Amino acid sequence: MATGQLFSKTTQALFYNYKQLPIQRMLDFDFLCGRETPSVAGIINPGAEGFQKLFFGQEEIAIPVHSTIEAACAAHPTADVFINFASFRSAAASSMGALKQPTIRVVAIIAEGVPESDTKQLIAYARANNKVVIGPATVGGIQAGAFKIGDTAGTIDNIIQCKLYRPGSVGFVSKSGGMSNELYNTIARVTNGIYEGIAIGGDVFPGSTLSDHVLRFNNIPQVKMVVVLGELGGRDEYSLVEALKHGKINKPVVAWVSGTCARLFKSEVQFGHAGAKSGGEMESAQAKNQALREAGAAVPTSYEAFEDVIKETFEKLVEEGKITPVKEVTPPQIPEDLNTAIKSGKVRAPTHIISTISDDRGEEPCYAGVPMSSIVEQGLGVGDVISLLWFKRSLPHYCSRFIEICIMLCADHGPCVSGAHNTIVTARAGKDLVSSLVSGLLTIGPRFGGAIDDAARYFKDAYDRGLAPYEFVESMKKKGIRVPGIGHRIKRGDNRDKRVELLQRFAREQFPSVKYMEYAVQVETYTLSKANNLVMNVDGAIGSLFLDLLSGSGMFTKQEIDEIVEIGYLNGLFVLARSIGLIGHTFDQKRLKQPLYRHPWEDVLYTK
Ligand code: Q5B
Repeated sequence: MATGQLFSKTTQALFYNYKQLPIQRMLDFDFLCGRETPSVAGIINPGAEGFQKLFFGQEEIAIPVHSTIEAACAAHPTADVFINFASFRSAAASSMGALKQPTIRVVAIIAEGVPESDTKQLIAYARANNKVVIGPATVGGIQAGAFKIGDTAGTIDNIIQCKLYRPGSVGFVSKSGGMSNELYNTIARVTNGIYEGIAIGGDVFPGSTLSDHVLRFNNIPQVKMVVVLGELGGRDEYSLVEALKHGKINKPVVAWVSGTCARLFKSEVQFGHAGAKSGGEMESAQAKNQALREAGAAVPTSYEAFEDVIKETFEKLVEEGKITPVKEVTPPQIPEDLNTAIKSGKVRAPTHIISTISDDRGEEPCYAGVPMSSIVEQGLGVGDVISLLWFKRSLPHYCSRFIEICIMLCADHGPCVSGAHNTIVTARAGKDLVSSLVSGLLTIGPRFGGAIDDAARYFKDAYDRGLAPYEFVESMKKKGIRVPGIGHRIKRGDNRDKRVELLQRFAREQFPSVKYMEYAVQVETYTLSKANNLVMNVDGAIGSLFLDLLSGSGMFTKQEIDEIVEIGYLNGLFVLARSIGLIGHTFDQKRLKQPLYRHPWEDVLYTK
């Protein structure tokens, strides 16, 4: 393993697999330490490319995303740490991929459960190529005030409390990531803090060992003492014992091997880590503590006394003048995320959208407060859903049934009408469903299908003002406005629109009042007396009948009816209904593999 410093204040990493939180925690740590460059140079997200927006202090930055390790290393040749957040299934392959890159020097593998045979290959490759592996099954490591791997040291509050934003004099290495948080705290309480802390991970075969890191700390001048937290199981601690015995470590080492309680169990016990199981006597915490003690490490009699021994060792170094006081700095405040601040009630922020018809935040979506399951359980239909989402209330059954009949009757009217024609031409031009649908929908307007709202407006105004039908029609003529809802290209007085008849029959049987419809019929009688094509069309029938629905159902105030007519809800019925037909025409053309449409010359009058 390489000796000396692993990281510095300019170290940059490549982060494998996009994990927003640990990356943001690294960047927050950078800001706390006053780093000038973010410690994450790039993200590798297999199959994806682009940028991810994250915060560096108050500023938003865009971190490049690469689809391969090779591309990331080529783009960021100075990033020499590879932080691998791959799952245990792919961690070994991606770690080997990273180790093979000439620019990568340190690989941290977070995943638990990496097959031991794979880890052994990684270790062998790293040793042969003078590279460092931290993990698997690790939280990572930290160089105080300089660089942090992923989630190491937990929250920003903990990092501040443990003074990890500036370097101290203690080199710390442990197996456990969780316990390293505990020890960062202890060490901050009784010494001037951590210089570097590494969690090697709890696997039986860690990529780098306790002694690897202690020997490295021994070569770092800023590290004045070393704290080691081992655990029962395995023999890793004995290589540290050997190093101590052979005088390879000349800095004070305070050590504790946890798991002394294993003897209280009658049979072999396995603690949280794969490697932490009580095996033979040599692997017991007691034996390892004794061996470390005999080799010269300061070993307390219990974990509770660990803090005191660390304190004594540190104070002795201070007395001997080997540690000079650390210059205290006040770290900058990390801006709190808006969501966190809102949750804690510290700030309030104006919303940008207001919505009153649906809510998907709970267990199930609600339409106007009615949960989806209740809609299904009650056997409600699309008319009821329209009632809830458009009118924000449950309407009586005859109303929702009327809405459904409108939808069914207007769903299609053959391939020759404006909308279907446009959709067919678009589909035949090779366009997709949405384009074909939309090109048809765009024809809906005052002449084609979109006269329902105007029909309702004019009929309501004329009826409410008490205009006789002939007065209404003649006044419209004077203004040069065609009566909306009257007239059809193919329907005539002697060939009435069946849809109009069906709607009127339903309303006469079901509606409490059909006064607006009867008024529209009188208008039609008058217009038919002028010309045979001036029949009531489907728009006129729906427009007048919806006025009856609104006013006769007792579910709407006068003000609400005026608003519905004024805003213009009713063309929505035609738009919704005809979408069904237009989608059908799109599929039809595609199914029939129809070629590009070209209008025949013969059908065009070319004139000057
Ligand atoms: N004249 C619909 O016109 C149409 C008059 C009128 C007074 C009128 C026309 C119109 C109002 C808008 C309306 C919805 C353009 C129609 C629909 C859905 C559809 C479609 C489908 C489906 C038809 C001949 C003479 C002229 C005009 C006069 C015509 N309409 N006068 N009030 N409303 N209606 N749209 O046949 O003296 O000769 O100059 O604008 O309600 O879109 O199936 O096809 O489901 O897809 O082209 O049903 O009525 O008649 O323009 O040649 O006019 O009648 O002023 O008089 P036409 P034009 P004059 S339903």
